[in-house]
Amino acid sequence: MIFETVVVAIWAMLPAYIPNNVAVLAGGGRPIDGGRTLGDGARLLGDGKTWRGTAFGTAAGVAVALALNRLHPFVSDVVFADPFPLLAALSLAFGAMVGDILASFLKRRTGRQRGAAFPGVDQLDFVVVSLLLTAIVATEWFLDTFTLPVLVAVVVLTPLLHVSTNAIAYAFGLKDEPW
Ligand code: CTP
Ligand code: K
Ligand code: MG
Repeated sequence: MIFETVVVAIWAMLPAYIPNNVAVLAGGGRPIDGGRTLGDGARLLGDGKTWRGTAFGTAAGVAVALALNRLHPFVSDVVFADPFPLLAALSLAFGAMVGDILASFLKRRTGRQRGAAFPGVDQLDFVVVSLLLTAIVATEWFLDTFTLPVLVAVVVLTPLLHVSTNAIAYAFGLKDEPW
């Protein structure tokens, strides 16, 4: 029971977990805010949110969802989730990027420099927005997939996965900070 719940949680969230990691690898170039600052003197978003990172991150998340759909017939005995509708693939991936971007907006408004940690927000920003967006655009799939136990598993597991993948990316010199 717990095993099935955890499997569905990780499977269904993979298209949302991948984008931020791919953005780290693909990021660079023009920042989304074009360098603009707000009245508080801080950047709108900062140099850490780029068009390229966002585009590649979103595309990678969608590609992962499509790949998982291909795999689905072979693992449907273990993974009790319906295949990703295209809209859900898009909303999970793009929602994850938007959540991370909103978090940077909040960081800049609260005086945090680029790269500063924002405990709690860093670990769950992308989860909240990807799930909200998916609930709106792919409601039926969302309700079938994200039962209450699966949602609990997502909220418990995501910070653990986030902290460990970022620590690994930092150890390999791919990321400037371990969060
Ligand atoms: N990145 C990107 N575009 C995004 C998200 C991330 O290009 N939409 C890239 C940037 O190179 C960024 C790196 O991934 O520096 C790490 O992402 P993150 O930790 O989210 O950004 P930070 O640089 O720490 O900036 P912030 O303080 O705004 O989170
Ligand atoms: K972040
Ligand atoms: Mg960071």
